[in-house]
Amino acid sequence: MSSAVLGLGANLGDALGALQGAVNSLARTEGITSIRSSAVFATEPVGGPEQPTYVNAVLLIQTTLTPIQLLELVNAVEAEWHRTREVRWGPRTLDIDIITFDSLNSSDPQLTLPHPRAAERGFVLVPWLDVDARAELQGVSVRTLLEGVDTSGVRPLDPPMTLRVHA
Ligand code: A4P
Ligand code: MG
Repeated sequence: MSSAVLGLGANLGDALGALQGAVNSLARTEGITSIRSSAVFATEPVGGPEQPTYVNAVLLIQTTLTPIQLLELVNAVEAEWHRTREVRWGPRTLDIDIITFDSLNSSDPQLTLPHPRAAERGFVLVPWLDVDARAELQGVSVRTLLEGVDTSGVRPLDPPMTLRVHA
């Protein structure tokens, strides 16, 4: 059994519905045995063209899948939401990134682990700390990483909302 951290993001169409739908799809997958979700955060876009505000959340999962199987799964879930790839860092109906997979390190462009930009992104680190107060990335606590990150564009939804995980 492995532990993985997934980052979910969406900023087009029914963005909250896409995040909840992603959790529902993952929960139906046999190789995923447990899911915990952070609260959902509204976040200002980082990089890319001018685009709508995102919603972001982080999931902690337990899985019997291999890293590549998990990547194929998250790509399939993105495809369910008609994700298209036109502009790098452009708006998207659903993006699912693998932030960490156990403590694996990989520089493979198909699956880079940990996710190369996670350590500098408030829209990943703030939800991650929310779901796991003891989270660590390569031996550094997420709380410490956040001291060096601008989190002014990241705020909880009002009223607060957490994605539902059906057992
Ligand atoms: N890939 C490599 N490593 C991984 C990994 N750890 N997890 C490959 C997932 N995929 C990984 O991804 C391109 C390729 O990366 C995939 O084929 C996969 O094999 P993609 O999802 O098609 O492209 P992308 O998401 O546009 O690119 P990228 O580089 O992952 O973008 P980022 O860095 O994730 O940025 N602002 C806010 N507020 N909230 C956001 O969620 N997201 C982005 C995307 C930019 N700005 C944002 C947000
Ligand atoms: Mg991505």
